[in-house]
Amino acid sequence: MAFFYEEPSHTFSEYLLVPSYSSAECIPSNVSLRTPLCRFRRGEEPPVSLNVPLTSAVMQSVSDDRMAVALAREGGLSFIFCSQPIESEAEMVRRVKRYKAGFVANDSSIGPDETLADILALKDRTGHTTVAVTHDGSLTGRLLGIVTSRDYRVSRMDASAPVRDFMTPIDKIVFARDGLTLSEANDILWEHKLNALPVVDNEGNMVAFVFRKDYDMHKENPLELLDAQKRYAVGAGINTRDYEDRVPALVDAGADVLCIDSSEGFTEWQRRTLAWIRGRYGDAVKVGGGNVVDEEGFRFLAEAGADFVKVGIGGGSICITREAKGIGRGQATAVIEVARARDRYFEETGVYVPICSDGGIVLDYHITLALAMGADFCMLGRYFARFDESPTNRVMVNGNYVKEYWGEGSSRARNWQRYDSGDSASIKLSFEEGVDSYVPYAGTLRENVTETLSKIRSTFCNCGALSMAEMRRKAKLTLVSPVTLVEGGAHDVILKEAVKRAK
Ligand code: RVP
Repeated sequence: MAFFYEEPSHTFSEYLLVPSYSSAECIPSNVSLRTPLCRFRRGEEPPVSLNVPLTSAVMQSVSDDRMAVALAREGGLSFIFCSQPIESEAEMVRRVKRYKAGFVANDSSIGPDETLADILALKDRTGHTTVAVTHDGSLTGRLLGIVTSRDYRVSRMDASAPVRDFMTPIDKIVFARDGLTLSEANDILWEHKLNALPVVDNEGNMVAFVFRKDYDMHKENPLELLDAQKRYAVGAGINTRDYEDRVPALVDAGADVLCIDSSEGFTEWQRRTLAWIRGRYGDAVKVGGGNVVDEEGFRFLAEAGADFVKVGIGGGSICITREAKGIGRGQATAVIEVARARDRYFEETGVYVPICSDGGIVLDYHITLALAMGADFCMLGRYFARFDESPTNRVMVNGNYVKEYWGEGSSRARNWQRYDSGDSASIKLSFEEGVDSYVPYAGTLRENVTETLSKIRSTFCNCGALSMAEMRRKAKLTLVSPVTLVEGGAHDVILKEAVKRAK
């Protein structure tokens, strides 16, 4: 006889938090959302933590190097998608590691024998008013001077005038040697009243510019997530097929944490992948597993050596696994059960294995609920896909800007390794588990994450909690009836927005 769960499974929208006493210290600026990312022993510090409990999904339409930089700057972590050749995934990791906030790689150079007309054409093309003049006109050539709009008067000069005649030559400009910090560069900009500072290597070759206008934006963020060498932290996805090649390439590239990207993680394939990594690297390489939705799945991965365990099957916004295969579980119920399993495992073994609630976050408060229910952090796809920093196109649909967003199980992504059933004949699956879609465009990551985090901190205060652990201890959660849900939105009023739209 099959096993039947006594209770139906629930999702986030069916729960609310009931406030507790808030003391005078309970103000949002006192709330810390720092949380462990990887396993640790009782009494020890977690080896890797997040400063905010957000990670971006291992998906082509979400997590590339640009997203990774933007999210690490806010204190979270991206997992670069693995449905791409090993070398291009490793190159994305390297790009994150090479990235230096505020140092803009030179992207418009010109040669000394080119003309004013060429400068004007370049300005039209790039929008840049500051151009590096290099000996061969290349982006990384030897710096001979710079041209800004103050160096020429279009109405008084011949368009064929050579650049060398009106550029400001190298002996009259202030430049810096590569290796200085952003704050040192900023001091030079202020001391010499410059708008742009060229940075060159030891041979005098052009490397980057630092612009005065950018400094404020790139000033260090107190929450940014950095590695020991002060580079942005980045995660990367792997699969259960090519790990013997992919893992070494990603480790060499500098990935801080790996994650086995799979729709269902309670499998021999994940156990073998984890065993191979432990055999080769011991604990030096951090790797999460998943996804699971119950205690048995959690224990399996914790015992197999996963550094964290991802929770969630079928709840992703682009996911049709439940429709296609009939497997899955309400996300809230899955998180609650796995969080209890994690706590029991910790009591028994003294080893804490963090869990990640993956998929199904629709409203910001769903993140807070997931954390209150016991998730150490969340993974989000749709949420991040809406931002400027996601890798997909922004297009206009019915008068509104939207961004493309597709599932890893869609035929667009062709990530069949994610749905690996171990059968080499089925590596090209014949049915899809994800869709190709649009999501409303929402602007920059920074603006949105700032607002989301302030809502989360504010709710923590309503519950009398100043840390993740305190939130979990103090949270009081209630299931709500469908009627109560209606009461939760604006109701029984005529929204002015709706009237305006109808006109
Ligand atoms: P969401 O945030 O609701 O958009 O969900 C993102 C999650 O959905 C991913 O982290 C992943 O677990 C899952 N996913 C990705 N692709 C697919 C699919 O094609 N079915 N599902």
